[in-house]
Amino acid sequence: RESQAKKFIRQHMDPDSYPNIGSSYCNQMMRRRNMTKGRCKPVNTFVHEPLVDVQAVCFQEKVTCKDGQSDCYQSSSSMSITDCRLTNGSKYPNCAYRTSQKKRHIIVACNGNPYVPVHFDASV
Ligand code: 139
Repeated sequence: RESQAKKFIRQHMDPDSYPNIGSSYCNQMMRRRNMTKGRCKPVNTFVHEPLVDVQAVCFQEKVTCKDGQSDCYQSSSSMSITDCRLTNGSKYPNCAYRTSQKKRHIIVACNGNPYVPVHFDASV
């Protein structure tokens, strides 16, 4: 079974494609990374920074997660990200996404040994 750490990498890491991101980025990437199987995942963020820099966020500022858990961390630097949001008219299995590039501080939940990101909470 896929580990939580590997799942985070599959769903949220894309260090190499930035800055060549076009309007069809999310339509392609959400499918390629298996987030359009069974249902269309409604919201997903890809981070365009080296994996080591995203893993280091687990040792940066501790913040409360959206669900009230205390295992979230906010990046000290702003990072290049792309938010993928399902469009209103999109109907499974035709998952259509809006692609928006941003520079934001990311908030991730971390777990395990080694202590690594397992959930993407938000960007601020
Ligand atoms: P998810 O199944 O939420 O977590 P994604 O992050 O890809 O998968 N875990 C926690 N989960 C939530 N809160 C915590 N404090 C947690 N600590 C550990 C993956 C695993 O992480 C564990 C869970 O138990 C689970 O096994 O919010 C819903 C989805 O939308 C995405 C992120 C999330 O899915 N999203 C939301 C973005 O990608 N970007 C946004 O800006 C907002």
